[in-house]
Amino acid sequence: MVQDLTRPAATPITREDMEAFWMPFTSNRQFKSQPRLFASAKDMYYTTVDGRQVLDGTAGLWCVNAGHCRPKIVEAVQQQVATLDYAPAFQMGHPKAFELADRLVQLLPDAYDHVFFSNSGSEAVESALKIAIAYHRVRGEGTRTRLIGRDRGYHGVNFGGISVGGISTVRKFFGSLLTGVDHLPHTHNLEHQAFSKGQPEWGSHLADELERLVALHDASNIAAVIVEPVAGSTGVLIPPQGYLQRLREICDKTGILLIFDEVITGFGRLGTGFAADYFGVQPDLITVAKGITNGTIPMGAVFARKGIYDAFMHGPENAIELFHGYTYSGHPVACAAALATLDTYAEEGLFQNANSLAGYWEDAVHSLADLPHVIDVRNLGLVAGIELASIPGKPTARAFDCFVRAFEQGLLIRTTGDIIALSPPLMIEKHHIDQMIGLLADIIRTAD
Ligand code: PXG
Ligand code: PLP
Repeated sequence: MVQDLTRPAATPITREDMEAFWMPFTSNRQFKSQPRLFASAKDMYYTTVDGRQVLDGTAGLWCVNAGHCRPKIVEAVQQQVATLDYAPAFQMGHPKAFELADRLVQLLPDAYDHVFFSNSGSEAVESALKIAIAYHRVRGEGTRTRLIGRDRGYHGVNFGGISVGGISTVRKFFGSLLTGVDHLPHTHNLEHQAFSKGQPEWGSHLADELERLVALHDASNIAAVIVEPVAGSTGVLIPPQGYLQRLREICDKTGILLIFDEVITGFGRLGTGFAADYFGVQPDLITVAKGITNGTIPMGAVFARKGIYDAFMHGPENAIELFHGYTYSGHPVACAAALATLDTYAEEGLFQNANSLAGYWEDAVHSLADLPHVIDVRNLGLVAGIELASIPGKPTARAFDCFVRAFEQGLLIRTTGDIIALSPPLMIEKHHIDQMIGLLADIIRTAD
């Protein structure tokens, strides 16, 4: 008999209980021999199956921006699932999907007027890449098919996303991927940028690589360039001053669509609704997920700049304009969760809270700069990256050890390579920041 994993465990969970689940992006054998299991969560804290409180330094996986089990969201989901569990997404609808799209358009900068729904960030990325290519085709520029991503970019796990993404450990397993893809260089350089507070001064010239690719292929062959305005999952890479503006200028000049992947930066992470607001740069398409529903129910979306949707609205009225969509695009329960999430963000002023705490957060994380092994600290909004020197011959081991010990001592952090990433819920208060950075300082100080 398999034991109930949700009960506080009187006896340890056995390896056998956990075997069947092939865990995503996880060292399965390490985890199953030393499991880390949560049973519940409230506001800024998780509770483990053995009853310990763990401060959430990562908003789950960058998604629980409003904090855990917030009453309005819980209630909205409960009501929706008992009222309309599902409505077909193709040629049918339900009011909340339209209401949500409208609310999102209100929240966005003026330039955006349509929303396409998916169920994850990965699917939002696939949708955006397809919309970009199709947009050029419906306007008679069908030769624009090439896509440009960036080294150290993460755009989810589907084939389009890993093709434009720039993570070699991901790419090496999956064959030839999409053809017709190039990559810009990433912008991270410790020699020029270490311990920058906010945006580094050095590196905007790296955007000019886009000019080189245009010169090589000709703009008439290029559909879109996709970047994360702040790269999150490959270690918190902050864009150099002027870099995103430069990409926008080159795209304007060449008719290439600019896509910002805001799966992490969307919904308040930088203290504004979106990175597009924060940097004052308006891409043509924006992908989001995670914080759109506070992580409660899976959902993603693509926001389209004015004119993109309209370009498709030709031909007979009864013709389908875009041959793309998911069974669960605009799922009623996800829409209910998203509407309640937007209410919670607004009622509690959570984006403003992130903005007003960003300075305190910056000082707190930079106080770790002099600890042993720390080779960089970087920050923007309520995000921080703390880069540790690797143990020679054992990359990732030092940060992973910090991750395990942090969990044991009551703090959830995220690590990638030897970089610690922090991205707490936006409901955070100063005393949580003090607790988080205090615990982390002890953990780094005593690291191998
Ligand atoms: N784009 C970006 C920029 C992301 O950060 C995705 C797309 C994919 O979203 P989905 O919902 O399909 O996972 C992401 C996801 C981490 C971490 O620890 C980051 C992500 C996912 C899981 C872990 O940094 N980002
Ligand atoms: N595979 C099969 C056999 C299907 O019938 C469908 C949808 O009808 C899909 C995949 C796609 O599923 P989803 O729309 O949930 O992405």
